[in-house]
Amino acid sequence: SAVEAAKRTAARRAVADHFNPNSTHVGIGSGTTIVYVVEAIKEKSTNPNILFVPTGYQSRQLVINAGLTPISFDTLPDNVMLDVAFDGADEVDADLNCIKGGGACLFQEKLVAERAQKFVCVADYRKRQDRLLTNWPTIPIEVAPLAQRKIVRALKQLGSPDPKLRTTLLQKSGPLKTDQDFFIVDAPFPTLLTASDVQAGKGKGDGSDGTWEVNAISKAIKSLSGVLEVGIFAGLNGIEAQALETKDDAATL
Ligand code: DER
Repeated sequence: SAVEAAKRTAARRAVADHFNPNSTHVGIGSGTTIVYVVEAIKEKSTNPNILFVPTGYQSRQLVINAGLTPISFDTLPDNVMLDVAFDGADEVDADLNCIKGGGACLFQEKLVAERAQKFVCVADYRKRQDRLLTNWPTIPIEVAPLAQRKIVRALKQLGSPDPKLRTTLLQKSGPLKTDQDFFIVDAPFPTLLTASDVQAGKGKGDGSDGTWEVNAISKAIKSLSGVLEVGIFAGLNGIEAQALETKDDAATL
């Protein structure tokens, strides 16, 4: 399909541009696009000394099944930064802010992304929007089960019309549990403003007029007790995006 071709093209371009075979530590994200990233890394390097930091059980299995060497985040030596971390996203805006968490792996994804000297977001053309929450409607939030209902109430106070506990009817009835054994709440909000939107007077961006700016809503949600992590990746160090703009991009590469 055009989407799979675009994922693969974005992944191969990301690895060609940002994976150095002499790296010592590389972060590997979660989802379906990252599968093509690992495939391209395998083709480019067989250096057995590179250690790959996964972002959850799926990511860890992907690394192991590819014959790569995993190292868990909590065993990284204190002074080690990852050379690069590759990961997907659910949406990417004009400032390369990302919505992440569609795969419910956002907690470990953010730990790994922040530990990398460079974060490379690999995203097909569906993900690329001017503003976050244009195509992807909700902010994924990882919460302690005990605090889930009070956090839903607090999110409504922040202006989310209908925050929902994520359940999985297919694999298991009842709420989804993350790799940390927490719940995911998906909170819809109006399209998030960028910093330049606020400077241009498009809205206050602090919730007082119903508009939220990316960093402001992220901070407001993160400050709610019981929230472990918020699926907004904003202002990461050295973020690069191999985000394809259109289907044509995939076709021409
Ligand atoms: O959960 C996440 O943030 C993942 O990176 C994910 O949403 C991206 O998934 P995809 O590559 O399957 O679209």
